[in-house]
Amino acid sequence: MSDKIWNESIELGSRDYIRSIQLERLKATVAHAGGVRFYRERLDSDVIHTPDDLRKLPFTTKSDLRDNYPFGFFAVPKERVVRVHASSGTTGKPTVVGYTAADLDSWSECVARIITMAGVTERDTAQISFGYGLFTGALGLHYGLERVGAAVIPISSGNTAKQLMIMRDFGVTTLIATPSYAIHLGDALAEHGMSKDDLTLKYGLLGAEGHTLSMNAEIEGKLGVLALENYGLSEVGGPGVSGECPCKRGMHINEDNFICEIIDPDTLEVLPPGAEGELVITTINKECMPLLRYRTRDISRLIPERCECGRASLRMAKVKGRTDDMLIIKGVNVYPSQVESVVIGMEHISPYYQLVVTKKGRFDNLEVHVEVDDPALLERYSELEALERTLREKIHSVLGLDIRVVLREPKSIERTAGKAKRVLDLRGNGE
Ligand code: DLL
Repeated sequence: MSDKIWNESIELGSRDYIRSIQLERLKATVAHAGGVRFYRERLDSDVIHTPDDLRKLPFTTKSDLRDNYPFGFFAVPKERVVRVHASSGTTGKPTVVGYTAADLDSWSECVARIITMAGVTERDTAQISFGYGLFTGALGLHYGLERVGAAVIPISSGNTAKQLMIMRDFGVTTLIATPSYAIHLGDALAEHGMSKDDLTLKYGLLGAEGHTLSMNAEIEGKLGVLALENYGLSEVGGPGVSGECPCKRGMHINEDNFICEIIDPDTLEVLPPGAEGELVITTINKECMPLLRYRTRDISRLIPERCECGRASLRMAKVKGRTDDMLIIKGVNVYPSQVESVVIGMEHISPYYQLVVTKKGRFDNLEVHVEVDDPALLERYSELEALERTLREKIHSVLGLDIRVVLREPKSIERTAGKAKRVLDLRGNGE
């Protein structure tokens, strides 16, 4: 059993206890959601009598939020709103989320649980390398860490040289970043005349995008940390929906704040525990913006078995990908995470990759671009060919598809301090 628990009555509470809290809060949420026109038009406020009545509620989608931009989903008067964030969406209008003072309090509690679960305490110093701003990642982790009592360094994203200098000079023990930026920081150590032994890092709390087990091992090796993952999305508040404990067997869901379901994204049918599908989240502890059955578009699975750490909470498996990121190549569903599981950790290959999609006639064509770790290799044709063949075979064994692999020179794939762009979609341009 883990000795680091932030809220014992909830985190160690029995299933019956958690279910009773969920039912009570769900009833209150549905009544409260009546303050939002979208729900008023679709809801009978006396619909919830048993937990299964959740299925009678309407779904909410990102386009519903966009249609009610900016504040149409707020259920409280403007004077009670103390914070506004917005999604990192790159196209169209952002989706907006608001918080009352009580929402900020429950948000920081959820994040504090995840941080504590990882092992971080008031003795730690945390560097937040997420971008501060409308993005929920930085301020979400910031408030949770302060609540735990850790010293927070709000460095924000970018400027790798400065990140590494501060990490070393300030005795940072905890890195808060996306997995792709964490790996970049690890690779940049040598360039800045440092090694992981110059640092005092112990924990990497990674989120805002997925990463595979092989990427996790790379990050742990390069930075000398215990790297644990956490999950969330701005629409339901930001980070703090779920996080991994050191057992690394799925992310514990803060179930007194969120009810998670898995549905078939095509039929919208609720799937049984353990089945893979689209994660749907209902917030049950939000004042400003309660969301009923929000379709996240993230593909995951719920894990009902009890975790070895002692927590009774339901867990969610690593996100396999987003329904929007799923490519259909020759009739086969392809997620970037499947390619990542092959590419990362391979000898002579750096942990940077991109799926490049083009159009060939009527069909979508996929290429996997990866970087070699040594530019000299690009001159050694027979080795290069052998490497390309091995990668191609490995990808074939995972996807069942013969995909062209392009080996590129070091540092030719774009690095980002935020979320990595794993799919380069050139289909609009034709060929
Ligand atoms: O990324 C919230 C967050 C910030 C979570 C920091 C954790 C840490 P958005 O910018 O709205 O919010 O993006 C949400 O990011 O629907 C997932 O597709 C993806 N995502 C977030 N965490 C993970 C994760 C924040 N651990 C979208 N694994 C979500 C996979 C993740 N995908």
